[in-house]
Amino acid sequence: MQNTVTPTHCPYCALQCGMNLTPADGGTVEVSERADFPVNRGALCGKGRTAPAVLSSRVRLTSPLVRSEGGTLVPATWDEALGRIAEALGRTRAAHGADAVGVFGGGGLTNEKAYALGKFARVVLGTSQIDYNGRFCMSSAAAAGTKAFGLDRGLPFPLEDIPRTGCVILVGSNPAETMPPSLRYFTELKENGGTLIVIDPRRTRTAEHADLHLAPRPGTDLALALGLLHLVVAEGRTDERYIQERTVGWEETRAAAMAHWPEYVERITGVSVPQLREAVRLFCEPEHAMVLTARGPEQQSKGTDTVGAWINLVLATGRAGRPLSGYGCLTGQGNGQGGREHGQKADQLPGYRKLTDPEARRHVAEVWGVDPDSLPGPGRSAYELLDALGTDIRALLLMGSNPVVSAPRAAHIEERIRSLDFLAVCDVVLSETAALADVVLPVTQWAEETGTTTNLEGRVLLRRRAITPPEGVHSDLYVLHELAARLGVEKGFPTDPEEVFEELRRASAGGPADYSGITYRRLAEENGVFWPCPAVEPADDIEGSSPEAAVGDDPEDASLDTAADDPARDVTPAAVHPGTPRMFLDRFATDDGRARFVPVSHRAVAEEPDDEYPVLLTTGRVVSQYQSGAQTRRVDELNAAAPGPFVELHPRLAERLGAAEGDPVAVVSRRGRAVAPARITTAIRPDTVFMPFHWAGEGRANTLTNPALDPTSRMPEFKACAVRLEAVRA
Ligand SMILES: Nc1nc2c(c(=O)[nH]1)N[C@H]1C(S)=C(S)[C@@H](COP(=O)(O)OP(=O)(O)OC[C@H]3O[C@@H](n4cnc5c(=O)[nH]c(N)nc54)[C@H](O)[C@@H]3O)O[C@H]1N2
Ligand SMILES: Nc1nc2c(c(=O)[nH]1)N[C@H]1C(S)=C(S)[C@@H](COP(=O)(O)OP(=O)(O)OC[C@H]3O[C@@H](n4cnc5c(=O)[nH]c(N)nc54)[C@H](O)[C@@H]3O)O[C@H]1N2
Ligand code: SF4
Ligand SMILES: [Mo]
Repeated sequence: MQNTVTPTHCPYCALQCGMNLTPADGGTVEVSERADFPVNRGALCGKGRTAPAVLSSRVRLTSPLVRSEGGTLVPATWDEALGRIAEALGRTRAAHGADAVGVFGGGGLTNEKAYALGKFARVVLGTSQIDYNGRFCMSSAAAAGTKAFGLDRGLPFPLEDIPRTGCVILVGSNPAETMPPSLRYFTELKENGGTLIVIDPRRTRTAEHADLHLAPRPGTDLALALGLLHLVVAEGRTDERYIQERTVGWEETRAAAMAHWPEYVERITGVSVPQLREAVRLFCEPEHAMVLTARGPEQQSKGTDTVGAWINLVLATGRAGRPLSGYGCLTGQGNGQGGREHGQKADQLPGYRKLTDPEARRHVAEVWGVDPDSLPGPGRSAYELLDALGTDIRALLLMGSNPVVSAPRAAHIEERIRSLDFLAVCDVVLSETAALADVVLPVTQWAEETGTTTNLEGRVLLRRRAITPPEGVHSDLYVLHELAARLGVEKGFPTDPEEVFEELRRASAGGPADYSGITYRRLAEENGVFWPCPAVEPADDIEGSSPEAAVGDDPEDASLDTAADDPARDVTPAAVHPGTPRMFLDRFATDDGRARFVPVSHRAVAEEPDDEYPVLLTTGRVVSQYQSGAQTRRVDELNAAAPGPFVELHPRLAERLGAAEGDPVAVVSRRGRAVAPARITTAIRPDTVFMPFHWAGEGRANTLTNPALDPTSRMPEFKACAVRLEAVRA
């Protein structure tokens, strides 16, 4: 393997940029351009470029740690650490029942890990109490997409369609900072004569590229979408034929929109009527148009309805399920898409199946070799699970998240985590959450292990191992294998990722997110495959396929075989499903093939400003830090570019406060108080302040955020809570 170039993908965000890795000194790798991967065509952001720094033993964990009698974390052998975890989980289950053991996963985990973690919870622990950080990410869009289209895949079309459409509305999305190489698609759109509308309370780097920037008050996107739909109807811009042929439920939705007069919407959102009219004109005039949402409208206590309102606009204008048009959600984490499909979500089984569906339970139980009745039912959502720690849930196994920094109302959640009887964390670094654990297991990372991720386009990708992991470190799959064995389940948790993927294929077969036609070999050859990609029918059913294509002895297994070394077991090209880059072109995934309008009405944010807390806080990201910062805060170059938290505020607010640029400002909400330097800019609304959430300690934004949950998606309201500002005397 030494000195060979390994084509692979970035460890961080959902763009999953292609990169080449070459082994380098000190157990790390060198990153170089990989031009053959179409999504980023060689371009990388600073995070991807510097990712090898986290491989260094200077910053990462290389030995298991266990809590000593004296209360500190001390190095231990794997055998001791695993033994302690198995003993604690087993003891908790025996004393308090299976649901007293919780599992928390992450959207950064590969498909194989997410699948194995969900199976581990249901089969080994028998607990219903599993959820993951993706709940905090795109769950509202997923819920709305499923309601409207019968199936949710973040983008139902590849990014390459964006430059060829006529108009894109980007709602609460800042790709210039959150997915820099993707900005090219939007600038090409403009070069091709298309227009870009950005909706964000801040004039972001992305908004600077927009033909029209609308800056609504945080938490009012639902009203904004209704106002636009009102104008679409009033101006006769609906596509009546499309509505007739491809949708149901229009009348009720139309009536709801008609109640939202533009002047009323202007009062709620702060976006003027002429701006609303201009947006409608730009969106409706071209033949093709798209609406893309990200966390801005989704991370609200009405995120599902908000996304639903934007989908209604897309449907009323005849844009969904048509070439170069449609609605899409830009997912966030490296495996934000795949991580939501294979069973680490509270209500879910692999293949995007529902845990409450008897047929799904039967199918998956058969693959797992267990009795369907032994599978627990749905558990709690992420915030509710974290909130129950130390009460109903006594022990937690955590893999791929750092909730001490990233969960809403974080001081309370930190206190809940501290009150657990037992916490085990698998991580590559000693995150703020890992530092509270009773046992920490050091796991391998991206360049050291193979696995698949599914990027924001629904493209399943192969991330390849490029170097040997350091001694003392094992994979998450190894952890689950060993824990299962210690808890009495000897089989069913292989450590080889391809073996796990082969089982995932079978478990997902026939489900909404069907991966059964995807193999590691195909992924290696094809630069990714878009799901759904069902396995082909037994070959003799397929016209033109040769008899040799009927693989193996068991026709059930035939198409699932990847035995890559045996050419006789090849599937002929005619028998290979090409995957599905573009969805819904013929029909939506509902029973009757039609999309559903969902009637929605405006409602206020859960916590409106008042005399005591007169300002709205919204939160988000900066380009040089990633999420809770657990990884990127360990990279010098990134810290130099983004050294710490800040409070972005308008000069008018700063003046009232008497704060100058860089002065410490206290932001106080009903949940707590955070302090960070002022960053004064006219790019933000005067009634709103913004904080990035990448840091722990005094500047932790999530000390302030409101865990008010969306009733459907159970998404917390990260994007709007009431605060007051206080000057801090130095
Ligand atoms: N550099 C970097 N890149 C990342 C990440 C990271 O942490 N750092 N994380 C990855 C992940 S997991 C995700 S989910 C994505 C997130 O990607 P984005 O959704 O692009 O990121 P955010 O900064 O959370 O939010 C986007 C914008 O929403 C705006 N906003 C705030 N409140 C509202 C509102 O009420 N309405 C509207 N319309 N807009 C609002 C914010 O001002 C912000 O500019 O990024 C991914 N990429
Ligand atoms: N205020 C506010 N809060 C937010 C958001 C916001 O916009 N505003 N956004 C929310 C969103 S969209 C998200 S996605 C969450 C993300 O927040 P977190 O869930 O905290 O995400 P990360 O910081 O990526 O944490 C991942 C952890 O897992 C580790 N890790 C990475 N890869 C692996 C692996 O393969 N295996 C194991 N075992 N560990 C691994 C990392 O080192 C890190 O400690 O934050 C949410 N919180
Ligand atoms: S945009 Fe995302 S995937 Fe691409 S290099 Fe940056 S962090 Fe990695
Ligand atoms: Mo996310």
